[in-house]
Amino acid sequence: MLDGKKTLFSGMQATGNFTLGNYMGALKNWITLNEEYQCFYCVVDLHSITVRQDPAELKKNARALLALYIAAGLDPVKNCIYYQSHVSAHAELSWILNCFTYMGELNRMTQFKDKSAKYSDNINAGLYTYPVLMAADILLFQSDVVPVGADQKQHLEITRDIAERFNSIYGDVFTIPEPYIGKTGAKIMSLQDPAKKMSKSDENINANIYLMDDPDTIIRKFKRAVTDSDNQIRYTEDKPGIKNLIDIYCSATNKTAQEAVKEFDGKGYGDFKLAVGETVVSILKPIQDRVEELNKDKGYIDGIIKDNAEKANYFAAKTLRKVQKKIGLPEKIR
Ligand code: ATP
Ligand code: LTN
Repeated sequence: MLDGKKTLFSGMQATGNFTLGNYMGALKNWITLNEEYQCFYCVVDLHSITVRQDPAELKKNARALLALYIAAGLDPVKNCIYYQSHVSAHAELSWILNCFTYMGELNRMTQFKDKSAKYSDNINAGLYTYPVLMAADILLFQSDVVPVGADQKQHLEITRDIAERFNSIYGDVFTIPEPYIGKTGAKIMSLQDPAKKMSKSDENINANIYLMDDPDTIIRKFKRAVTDSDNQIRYTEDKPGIKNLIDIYCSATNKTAQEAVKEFDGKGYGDFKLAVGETVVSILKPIQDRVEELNKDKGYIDGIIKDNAEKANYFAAKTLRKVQKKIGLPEKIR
């Protein structure tokens, strides 16, 4: 509890081109939460380096993500939007929590298994302990809720396990966080292979809708989306391509799957794909315009980066000090 409100924390990696999956599974759900919670939204640049990054690209992507948070509707005065690397307590708490995490737990993480298969020439220790840094992010702010896409549920579970283990040894130090997974859009699938999640690191650009794609590109990608050939719009597991398009449509319009199916009753895939494409264009266009405006205002973004890092540091330092004291690290002499 901070300032009388429950606390919420989430973050995204500053890697690559942000996709419709990132927006619908995460960002979109964040916008109104500051009414109920004290919100922290982090650009997790330290997590990004678990995969090799070009330094100039990383810097550019991190800033682009921060601007995207604001463009998507997060008010940077009401929400604390900051870079993870500007708050050193993340890395410090992560080290401590490493000593309370078992290798057996980390071995079970599906994201680690997927990423180590994908980046087999760089299976570094950071990739392995990635969930511990994520636990540190969340626990530093005594977060009550963590809004994420369905793929992050396992990381939330390990965070809770680490926190409970720590608390059982040292008393009530950490708040045990709950995941918050949106009703629609929690798992947007690839447009080229609906068995796989849409992922910004997918090499096939037609598999993804990027948030900065222009309208023609968006429409074209939806037209090419892989579906079955029976031309019937039904929401069922055995039609994963169509089901995914219905999920996207529902997330964009806040309609239910039944409403969407009814709306397109008697229509073919061509009409449906076009309608989904046009709806997505209409939600992304205002965000893209705002990103362009923000990119022109360097001073404004710099101000947010500075002020919010200070605010985040203040709260993070409190938890870190408490943890250091509990485990017996000597206090600093001032
Ligand atoms: P990468 O493919 O590089 O691992 P990613 O696209 O999965 O990246 P992240 O930065 O790991 O993106 O995730 C940011 C947020 O977006 C997380 O909350 C995650 O759950 C959500 N997210 C990512 N992809 C999807 C998706 N396809 N559907 C719904 N939510 C998603
Ligand atoms: N692993 C997350 C990004 C992330 C995160 C967090 C999300 C890092 N730290 C803390 C929520 C809370 C992902 O989206 N891939």
